Amino acid sequence: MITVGVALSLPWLATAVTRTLTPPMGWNSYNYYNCYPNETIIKSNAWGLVELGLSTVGYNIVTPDCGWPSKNRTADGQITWNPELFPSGFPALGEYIHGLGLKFGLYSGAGVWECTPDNGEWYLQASLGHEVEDAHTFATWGGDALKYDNCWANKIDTTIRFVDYNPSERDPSVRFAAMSDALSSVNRSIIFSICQWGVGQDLGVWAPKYGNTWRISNDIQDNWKSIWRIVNQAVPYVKHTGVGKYIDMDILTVGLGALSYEEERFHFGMWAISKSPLVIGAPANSSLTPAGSLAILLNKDVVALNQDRLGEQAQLIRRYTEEGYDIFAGNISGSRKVIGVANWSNSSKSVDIDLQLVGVQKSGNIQDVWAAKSIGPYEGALKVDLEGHEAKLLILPVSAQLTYNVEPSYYSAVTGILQGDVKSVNCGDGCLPTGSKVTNMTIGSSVTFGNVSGGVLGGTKLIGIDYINYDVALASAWTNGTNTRNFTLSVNGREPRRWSFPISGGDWYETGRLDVLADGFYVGPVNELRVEAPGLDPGADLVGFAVYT
Ligand SMILES: *[C@@H]1O[C@H](CO)[C@@H](O)[C@H](O)[C@H]1NC(C)=O
Ligand SMILES: *[C@@H]1O[C@H](CO)[C@@H](O)[C@H](O)[C@H]1NC(C)=O
Ligand SMILES: *[C@@H]1O[C@H](CO)[C@@H](O)[C@H](O)[C@H]1NC(C)=O
Ligand SMILES: *[C@@H]1O[C@H](CO)[C@@H](O)[C@H](O)[C@H]1NC(C)=O
Ligand SMILES: *[C@@H]1O[C@H](CO)[C@@H](O)[C@H](O)[C@H]1NC(C)=O
Ligand SMILES: *[C@@H]1O[C@H](CO)[C@@H](O)[C@H](O)[C@H]1NC(C)=O
Ligand SMILES: CC(=O)N[C@H]1CO[C@H](CO)[C@@H](O)[C@@H]1O
Repeated sequence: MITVGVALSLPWLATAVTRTLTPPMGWNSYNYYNCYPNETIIKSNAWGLVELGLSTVGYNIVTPDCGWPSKNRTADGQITWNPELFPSGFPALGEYIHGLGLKFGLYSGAGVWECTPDNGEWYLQASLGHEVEDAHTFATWGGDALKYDNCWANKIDTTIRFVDYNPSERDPSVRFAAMSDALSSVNRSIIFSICQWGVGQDLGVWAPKYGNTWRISNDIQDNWKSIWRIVNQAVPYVKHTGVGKYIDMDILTVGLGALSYEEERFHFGMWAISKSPLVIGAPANSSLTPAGSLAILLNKDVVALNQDRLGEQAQLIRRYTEEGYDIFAGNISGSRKVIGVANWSNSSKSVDIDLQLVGVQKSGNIQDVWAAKSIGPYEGALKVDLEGHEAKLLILPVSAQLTYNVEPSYYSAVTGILQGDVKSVNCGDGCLPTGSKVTNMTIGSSVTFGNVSGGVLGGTKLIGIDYINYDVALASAWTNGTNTRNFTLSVNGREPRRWSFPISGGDWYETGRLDVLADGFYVGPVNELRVEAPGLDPGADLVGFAVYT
């Protein structure tokens, strides 16, 4: 991890807060110890990072999460630790961590109290309204990083709530900017991690200006469906991330016991290529965390993908909803691309990937990263065998890049024939390219387009579907939130095929695009395309679609 101070003069920086050029890495107490860290726990895990070789791979920020402070500030108003849990105090803890060659991460929040359980009595200090003095305190304790949470965001009144997704108190960007400014003005480099859970407007626009990383989702849980929920929520941020500004997909669950090793590799690999911080949540202790999980965390080739200097978040290139797999791709240094082939389904399958889909005409020896072997050079199509819940990571040295210069034919959603409850509405700049969309695609609704072009060849076409799905799973994330909406597409009366659309962006009116392949086109402008609610939840809103002929 390379840390830079204030010198970077990139236009998107609003404050001079410290940046890491590549995603931060470390260990955090929350996923295993919840809000019950203490001195013994933090020291033994810091020691474990070194002992197990994890620090050598790059995991170097040690953070006691919620639960560390005293209920009350000191007489002169300073935030302070709970002396029963941390008898030696935080400055001494910082010295211990620094003595191991590691960095000391702190935790607070842009609210009145910390995110500690809402049991009516356990209210611990956070930093809203105390940003300047707390930033100073954290610096004098030797803090190197700050994770800044979002609980109890309203001022103390009758409406204050533990988790308030829409606090009336102050715009989150203002609350987080206040701490970013305060950290920029102290005489110490402190990496700022925004933890605002991905709610509200335009997170991807304001967060990179103030923080090094920003959480995009509700908490991860130790289960498989959390991986699907969070990966879907990560998709639209591609346009907002880059060197020094990364999405935070939350602390890893690798080693916590719920996922199989195959699923742990999937989870770790997707976090790595999405350029999320890699923060271990399992104990850095080989009696508590299985050797198989530690080996996953220690995989240097996967960590290298995360720490690649281009800082490019891999993007969703194609989704095959009915078959249950996705193709992700991103550029990495050295004229290479990383491809993630993610099998969401729990059965093994063999898929053919047309490398032209990821802009590759020709590649040198392809590396299968988890298998640590070369699978030879390829041109054209690549056959990939996947186990259930496997995400294969492939590195391609690109020897010939493909450029599309096909002008698509574009169809605005509101020009279709609407049937059922579906309605057309204007939605302005946020749903360009058309400024309008069709919404309320409940069961029995459909939109039909006639005279769609099939070009001179017909057959299979690439269709870029512009949609809106701001169905962020927050409260529902704990039960069955998926962060997707569906609809089906059928060509010339053929069997409809279902597509699941990830979250589209930072607010209701930010368009997303999903590229899909559809078969059954005739030659010329004679095709009928029909979009229908799949009969599950309401479908995504349709803005329009491009057909590449
Ligand atoms: C690792 O965990 C075991 C089992 O809980 C414990 O006995 C041991 O003290 C821990 N090691 C360290 C270094 O804390
Ligand atoms: C500590 O703060 C609580 C409110 O959080 C208050 O009720 C209590 O009186 C304070 N205790 C001291 C010693 O100031
Ligand atoms: C920290 O928690 C562990 C596990 O609950 C306990 O064994 C230890 O005594 C505690 N240490 C302190 C300083 O509270
Ligand atoms: C800033 O910190 C450095 C060492 O960390 C110290 O030498 C310097 O005097 C400090 N500057 C101010 C203005 O406090
Ligand atoms: C890689 O870089 C090229 C050229 O800048 C760009 O067109 C492409 O979208 C990038 N991403 C992927 C996944 O190829
Ligand atoms: C996936 O399949 C394996 C092997 O059949 C099974 O043990 C596991 O429970 C399945 N996982 C899920 C989430 O269904
Ligand atoms: C076809 C298939 O198995 N689809 C599954 C893909 O993965 C998601 C998330 O795990 C499931 O919800 C689908 O059923």
